[in-house]
Order: sequence, then C-alpha cells, then structure tokens
Amino acid sequence: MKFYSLNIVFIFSLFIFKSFSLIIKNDSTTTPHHIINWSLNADELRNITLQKIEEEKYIIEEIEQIPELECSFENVVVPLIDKVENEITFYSYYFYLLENVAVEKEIRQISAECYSEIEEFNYFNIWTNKNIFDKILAVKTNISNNIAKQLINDEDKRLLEQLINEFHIAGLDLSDADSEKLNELDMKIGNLEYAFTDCIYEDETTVSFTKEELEGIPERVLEGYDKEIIDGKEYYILNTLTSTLKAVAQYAKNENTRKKMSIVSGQRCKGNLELLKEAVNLRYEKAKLLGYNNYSEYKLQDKMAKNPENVIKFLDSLKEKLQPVAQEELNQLLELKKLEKMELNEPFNETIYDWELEYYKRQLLEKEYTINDNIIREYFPMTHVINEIFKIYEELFSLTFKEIENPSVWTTDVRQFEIYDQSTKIFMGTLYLDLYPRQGKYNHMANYSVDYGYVKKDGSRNYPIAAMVTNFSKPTENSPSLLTHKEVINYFHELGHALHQICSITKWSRFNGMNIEPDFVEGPAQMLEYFVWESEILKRISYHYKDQIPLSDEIIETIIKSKNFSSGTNNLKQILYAYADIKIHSIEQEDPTMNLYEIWNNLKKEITMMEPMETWPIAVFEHIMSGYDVNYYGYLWSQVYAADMFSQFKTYGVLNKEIGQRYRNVVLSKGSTENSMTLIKNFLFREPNDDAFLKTLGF
Ligand SMILES: *[C@@H]1O[C@H](CO)[C@@H](O)[C@H](O)[C@H]1NC(C)=O
Ligand SMILES: *[C@@H]1O[C@H](CO)[C@@H](O)[C@H](O)[C@H]1NC(C)=O
Ligand SMILES: *[C@@H]1O[C@H](CO)[C@@H](O)[C@H](O)[C@H]1NC(C)=O
Ligand SMILES: *[C@@H]1O[C@H](CO)[C@@H](O)[C@H](O)[C@H]1NC(C)=O
Ligand SMILES: *[C@@H]1O[C@H](CO)[C@@H](O)[C@H](O)[C@H]1NC(C)=O
Ligand SMILES: *[C@@H]1O[C@H](CO)[C@@H](O)[C@H](O)[C@H]1NC(C)=O
Ligand SMILES: *[C@@H]1O[C@H](CO)[C@@H](O)[C@H](O)[C@H]1NC(C)=O
Ligand SMILES: *[C@@H]1O[C@H](CO)[C@@H](O)[C@H](O)[C@H]1NC(C)=O
Ligand SMILES: CC(=O)N[C@H]1CO[C@H](CO)[C@@H](O)[C@@H]1O
Ligand SMILES: [Zn+2]
Repeated sequence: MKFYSLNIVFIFSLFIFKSFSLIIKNDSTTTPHHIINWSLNADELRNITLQKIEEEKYIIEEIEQIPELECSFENVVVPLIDKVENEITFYSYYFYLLENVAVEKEIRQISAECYSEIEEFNYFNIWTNKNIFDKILAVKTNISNNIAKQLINDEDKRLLEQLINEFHIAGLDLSDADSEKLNELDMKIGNLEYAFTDCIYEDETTVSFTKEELEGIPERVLEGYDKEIIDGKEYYILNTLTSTLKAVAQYAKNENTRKKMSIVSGQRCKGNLELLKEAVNLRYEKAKLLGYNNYSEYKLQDKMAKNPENVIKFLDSLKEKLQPVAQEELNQLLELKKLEKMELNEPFNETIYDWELEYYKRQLLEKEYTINDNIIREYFPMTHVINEIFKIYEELFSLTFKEIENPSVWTTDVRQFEIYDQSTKIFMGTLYLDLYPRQGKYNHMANYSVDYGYVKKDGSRNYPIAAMVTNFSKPTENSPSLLTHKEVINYFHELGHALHQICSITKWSRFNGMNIEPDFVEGPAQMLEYFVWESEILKRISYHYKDQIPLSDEIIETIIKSKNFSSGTNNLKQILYAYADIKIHSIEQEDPTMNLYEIWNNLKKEITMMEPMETWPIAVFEHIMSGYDVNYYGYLWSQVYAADMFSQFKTYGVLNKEIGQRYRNVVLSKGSTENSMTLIKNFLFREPNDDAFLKTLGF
C-alpha cells in the first residue's frame, strides 16, 4: 500500500481546490431539499472524483499528523467520518446510480469508473490504514484516561466502538508477521472462491434427449434448444440453466428423463468439493488468527444473530415445526404419484424422490389452484396501483408525498417527490421514481440509496434521498401497463427499503436507514410484502383497467391460499442450505478429510427427509463462495422477524395508523443506532419468536 507524502498532497490539494469548484449537490439553506445536478459531462465527473479524493487525502494526512497524546474524538473521528462517510458516500451513490440509469453510455461507463475509484481509494487508504487505526485507538485510550473529552452522545460511543471493531476484524491489530499471514490467507481464499464460482458460470454440461423423452414439456420451451442427429435420430440438447432444470423437473412426463437431469445437474463441478473444503479450512485458520474459535463465530459477531448457537437454535426450531407439515405435503404428492403410476401400469414405491418433487407439485398446483396471472394483471394497472401504494404508505406511516413540478432528474420521465411528516409538515427526504425501461438502464426492480440522512458540521440536517428503479412498460392509449401480483409485491418491498431510509433520523450516516445488520436489512421490506397478501389491501389496490372494479372475493381467496403452497418442503430446503453453510463453517479444528458429499446427503435426509442421492448440489451452491458465506440463514431470519412485526398489524388492523406510526418511530426512525433485536422488542413489547411466521404459512 502506498501513501503519498504530505507535501505533495498539500500542494496538489490547493491546486485542485482552486482550479475548479464543481457543484453537484446544492444544499441551499433556502430550500430544505438538495438540488442535485444530474447532467454533468464526463470531464466534470472525472474532475469531481479527483477533487473528492484529494480532499480525502488531505484529511487523512492531517489526521495522521496528530500526536497520539492529542488524539480526541473531535480531531480524529469527527473529521474522518464526516468526510469519508457522510460526505463521500453521496458521491459513491451518485456514481453508482448513474452507472445504472444514465441515458448516455459514456456517462454510465465513466460513472462506473468513478465509483470504483472512490471505493478503492477508501479501501486502501482508510479501511486498511494502520496509522488511522492507531489514531482511533488513541482516541479510546485517551478518553478512558480522561485526557480526551468523554463521549456523552450514545451514537458517538457506538460509532467509536464500531470503528475499532471493524479495524479489528479486518486484522489491523495483528503483528506484522500475522498480518502478512492474513493477507496470504485472504489471497488463497479469494483464488478458491474465484475458481469455484468460475466453474459454475463456465459450466456447459448438456444432456441430449429425444422428443419422446421430453414429452410434456411445452413446445415453446423446447423451441429454444439446439438439436443434433445421432444415428439418424433427432435429439434436443438441453443445458443445465435453472430455467431448463425447472421446465424438465416440472413437466417431463418420463421419469427417467427427470431422474437423469436431476443426477447430471447434481453432479456438476465435482472439483468444487475440493475447493470448498480447502476454503473452509483456510477460513477456519483465518478466524483463529483473528482470535475466534471458529469461522462462523467470527462472521456472526456483528450480525443480529450474534453467534452460531443462535442461528442453529433458530433453524432447529423452524425445522421441527415445518417437518410434520412437509411430511403431509409429501403424502399428498405420493397420492398423485400412485394414481399416475397405476394409470401407467408402472411399478412404484412409497417414496418421493428429488426428481418427483417438482413434477407432482406442479400437478397439485394445477389441480387445486387455478390462478391465471393474465387475468389477475388486468386488475393491477400500473398508474393506479402506484398511486394507491403511495396513499397507503402516507396513511399508514403518517407521511405526505409531494411531487415536484420541475424536478432535477437524469431524464425527463423520472419523477421526484419530497416527503414530509404529515402532522408536523417537517421535511424528511427525497424519492426519485424511474419507472420505464431504457436502452442500457438496469432492467430489474431495485431501490437505490442516493444520500443518507445525518447531522452536518454546522448542526443542520442532511436529508436522505432514495431512488426506485423499475422496468414497467409505459402505458399507451391502447395498452395499459399491467402488473402481476408478484410485481406488486416487489414494488411494496423495494419501496419499503426507500421508506426505511427516508424515515430514519440519526446523527451519523452509518446508522441511517438500511445501514443495519445484514441479517435484518431485508426485514422492513419483507414486512411490507405481507400487506399484499391481505384481502383488505388487495381490494383496495386492485382496479380492473376496463371496468374499474376490484378483484372478486373468490380470486382474492385463491391468491391468498396459493401463498403457502408447499411451504413446508420449500422452507425445509432453505433450512438445508442455511444449515450446511453454518455447519461446515463451524469446525473447531482443521479438517482436511471433510467429506462434503456425505455431510450434504446426511443433512438432506435429516432436514428435508428426502432420500440421499449420488449428487453434490453443494458444489454449485454459489453463495458460500461469493461473499455470502455464513449468511444464507439471513433471508429466513429476517423473514421470521418481519412476520412477527407484521403480526401487530394483523392483530390490530393492517391499516391501523397507530401501529404504523409506532413502527415508524420505534423501528424505522432508529436506523441502526441500536441493535435491531432491541428495536423489534421495543415495537413488540416482548421477545420475538417464530410463531407469527408459521402462522403466515397457514399453520
Ligand atoms: C443553490 O440553490 C439556491 C436555491 O435554489 C440558489 O439560489 C443558488 O444560486 C444555488 N447555488 C448554486 C451554486 O447553484
Ligand atoms: C449542471 O451542470 C451543467 C454542466 O456543468 C451546467 O451546465 C448546468 O448549469 C448545471 N445545472 C444546474 C442547475 O446547476
Ligand atoms: C478538469 O480539471 C482539469 C485540471 O485539473 C482542468 O484543466 C479542466 O478544465 C477541468 N475540466 C472541467 C470540465 O472542469
Ligand atoms: C493517548 O493515547 C495514546 C495512544 O494509545 C497513548 O500513547 C497516550 O499515552 C495516551 N495519552 C495518555 C495521557 O494516556
Ligand atoms: C423406488 O423406485 C425408484 C424409481 O422410482 C427406484 O429408483 C428405487 O430404487 C426404488 N427404491 C426401492 C427401495 O425399491
Ligand atoms: C425490461 O423491459 C424490457 C422492455 O420491455 C424487456 O425487453 C426486458 O426483458 C425487461 N427486463 C426484465 C429483466 O424483465
Ligand atoms: C464456535 O465458537 C463459539 C465460541 O467459542 C462456541 O461457543 C461454539 O460452540 C462454536 N460453534 C460450534 C458450532 O462449534
Ligand atoms: C395459508 O395461509 C393463510 C394465511 O396466510 C391461511 O388463512 C390459510 O388457511 C392457509 N392455507 C393452507 C392450505 O394452509
Ligand atoms: C440496487 C440496490 O442498491 N439495491 C439495494 C436495495 O436494498 C437492499 C437492502 O438494503 C440492498 O442490499 C440492495 O443493494
Ligand atoms: Zn430487498
């Protein structure tokens, strides 16, 4: 790592500061909202990046010069965090958004470069900078020795503790030799992760089947595959992409076809078993080096779950309650299997195998729930639904969305809203809405943070900004833009993230909105998804585009009933993946003989009650080798707490304003100034549990 000498930086900084002063964000005191200039050209974007990095360098150099005896929160932490988090984060986010939505290709490319430049600079010059860590440690020492001023603000205390912990878990307090060792381990682990995921992306496994063998799979699906002639016979060449596997598993009438596909796909990337085993052992070594007993303890210490015991207890509890339900689901499938096998006059036994699960589930779904997405969509015209959702959020959380007439945006059809507290009329933040597809625009639904809320040096507030990006077709006179129920759910979800950000009021940006424990960050958005399965909400937002009537009670009932279809087996599968992730990462000594194939099949039998197979799906479990190791439990975890929070609305009324406001004040507004578990308890007036989650599944 290279550091620039103070003199050069200082002179360069002066030069830069003087040479230009581009303004992206105008925090005029005459209007509370920011006015952001989204139309800078490529040169200006580059210059501003350079300027911001120079400003950062200057601050870092200044802090590095402070004698340790004089280090205080005010002269070390405040300037550092104010610059590199409060202020610079905005520039990162600005570039990140432009990278995904800018109209011109050149701007998207330059923005991507600027974004990585800032992120890289921060990583190498701050988050791996031992000098900075030493100054921060000195702040702590000097505070405890009463040399530096005591901290009275809880957020300040939390900030200092978190910073020290972050540098600690990044290994900055290791000896030089150990630090070298850590770098080596990280490099080896990185290489293994790369090779593991590369095998998955590059995998080109194919299986060829005749037309008869593929009977049952819709013609339009088959049309997408290449064909080959072997011995005068025509074969379809099927790949192992998820969509192909799903089509075969659900529709192929021929059992051998399904079985073959299931085995071939489950035997992909056999070499990955070895890579994963090596990575798990190296991760264990890394955890030891950093002072932990096992890797999962290291990874969980700053999460809401806190430690592996909590995660395992959590998964065990769910597993026990879900198994009887899954057993019943399997029995239902078995009935269908028997019927079919008898009709075909084929032998069969009393087991549902991997390759039968999706096939009979699809049959059951078609038999029991006739949901036609194309009919349901007619009840969700985009313009109406979006307005209605805004109104629901306004009512429930006591907000006012005010659309800006001449918005400052990146392209003309983007809308900008200012959000106010309904009763006090106090400004809270800004929301952009970019609805329609464009060439080069990110083409899924997503929430973007653009700026965080925090208290500025002069004591005034910096207000949060969020953006919602969707891929809805533009309505025209003849064809309204219609949403599926799933899209409506996703919209509630993503807007939920934006709302979290806008409703949170904190002193430091790192505690604002979605900056919370990764295993709860989805919680507030997942909580809002539950609303879209409530008949009161469905009645209210649905509106047939022709005759303006809402969904009928029958359709609503079918939609709601379909929600918990096969929830037992589906959730047990999630638990299997989460369990495998935690288990292999909790070894307490090196285990060079770890047999991942056996571990997988044993857990599979124990958790999902499905028969072991000659397959190793763990070799294509991308998450555990792409940065989500010891993280897979997180989705279920936050889902369970989201359901528990939703139970308050379920009990006291889904549109109950008092509950809505309490939720806003007790959970959303606090961001991560306290642990999420504390916020949830404060909202529920009790310890959370998994009862509500199980209830939402229909138990
Ligand atoms: C910032 O915005 C205010 C209010 O709109 C305006 O008067 C001022 O000229 C702007 N400043 C810059 C530098 O654009
Ligand atoms: C935004 O930046 C462009 C390019 O520098 C400039 O021409 C334009 O005046 C700026 N717009 C505002 C509102 O400041
Ligand atoms: C960018 O900065 C360079 C020097 O640092 C300057 O010469 C150039 O005019 C700047 N460009 C813009 C558009 O501000
Ligand atoms: C302040 O902290 C530094 C670094 O830990 C330490 O060297 C110094 O002795 C402390 N000052 C006092 C008076 O304790
Ligand atoms: C049960 O049937 C499957 C084929 O459906 C077969 O592969 C399996 O060996 C049979 N199991 C037993 C125990 O007979
Ligand atoms: C986004 O919309 C465009 C245009 O309608 C479409 O071609 C594209 O497939 C959509 N993207 C996704 C991920 O659905
Ligand atoms: C991991 O380490 C923690 C802390 O020492 C310990 O309590 C726990 O039992 C270990 N976890 C497992 C699954 O062995
Ligand atoms: C599915 O869950 C809903 C509540 O979300 C419940 O009312 C319904 O009875 C459940 N259906 C089944 C078949 O369990
Ligand atoms: C595109 C994007 O930034 N999406 C974010 C939406 O919110 C979740 C939860 O915080 C983030 O993880 C995503 O990155
Ligand atoms: Zn989300």
